Amino acid sequence: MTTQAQAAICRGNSVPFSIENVTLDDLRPDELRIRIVACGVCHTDMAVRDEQLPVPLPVVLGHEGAGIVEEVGSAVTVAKPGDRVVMSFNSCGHCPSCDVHAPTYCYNFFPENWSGVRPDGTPTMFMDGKPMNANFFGQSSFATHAIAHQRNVVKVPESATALPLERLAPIGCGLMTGAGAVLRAMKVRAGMPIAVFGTGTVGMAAIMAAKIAGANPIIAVDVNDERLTLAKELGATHAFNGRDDAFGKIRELVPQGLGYVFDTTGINSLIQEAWNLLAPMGICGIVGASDPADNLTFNEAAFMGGGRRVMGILGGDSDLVTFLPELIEHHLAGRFPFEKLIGYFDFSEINEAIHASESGKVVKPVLRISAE
Ligand code: CXF
Ligand code: ZN
Repeated sequence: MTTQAQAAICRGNSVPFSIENVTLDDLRPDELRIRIVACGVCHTDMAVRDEQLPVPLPVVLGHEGAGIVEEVGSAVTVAKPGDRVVMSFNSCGHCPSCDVHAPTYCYNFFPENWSGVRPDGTPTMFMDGKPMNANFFGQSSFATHAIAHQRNVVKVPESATALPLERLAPIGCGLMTGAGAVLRAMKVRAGMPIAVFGTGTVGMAAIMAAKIAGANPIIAVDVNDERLTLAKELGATHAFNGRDDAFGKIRELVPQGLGYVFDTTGINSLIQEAWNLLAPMGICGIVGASDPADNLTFNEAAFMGGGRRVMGILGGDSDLVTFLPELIEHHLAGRFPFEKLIGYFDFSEINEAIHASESGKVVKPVLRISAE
């Protein structure tokens, strides 16, 4: 049976998002229909709106959804009706990356997440009887209801029953990206120095994770002093303004060099300069969105001679089934206090929430879509 819902339609950057009536398709055996309680807003949603990513418009965005399962297809094993779930990106489950539990590098990432339809080309959503692009990151959660796939749904553990879903919604994107980069990809070692460039959601999550890993010092770099103050609350031992000789200050603080450079800015010149701060065996982890035309240049002798590494990292190398519950446990124990990043908005204030993110006023806006 199809389902009536309301969804925020994105028609590009010259038109505000508008909430309109849509219809969701019947479920396939491996899909779930979820009543959305809350959904985080991420810069990737805006990148699609601005046509910087190859997602067809108009489209229903939103990829940090959390909600309650209403119905499941016959083959679904991950959750049942009534369960509380969080959602993240989708993956195919049968490519060389999925085979080794590295789904962020799924060979079928585009058709699974960005094509606007299911990988088999069928729409999950209709408007006025015509297909509407949706299935964004296997969900499209800027809506009252979403169809998700069982590979991108994670049941909230019983230990987190007391945590509201509106708190957990953003865990499946920027938070896992920053934390996973530190804990899973770079495997930051206790006692080693790290510098994190950019203190948005990803950078802040990396700082909290660096504290969990026991890194020292943990240096935050940004041009926004308010963000730097928050970074210190979350675990940074030092915070330097990028407009105020941050590189010189890092050199002075850590003359032997950094064990880890973590870049969330995607700024080419910054990454190259930061790379020069690496100690032998240092790792430069890169997650920032960059200009597609940019190339990086490094000194080859220093690269090889010091065993230095440059690591592109997507989604924090996250394996959702294991890593999201792990992050929730860190949160419950007070080690991953990401609630300090969140600002809440009603669903009807979606355009205000986006503005708050873009102006830098709120690190992580979360839309409240229905009561839990
Ligand atoms: C994604 C990219 C793919 C893995 C999860 C995170 N970024 C979304 O904004
Ligand atoms: Zn995102």
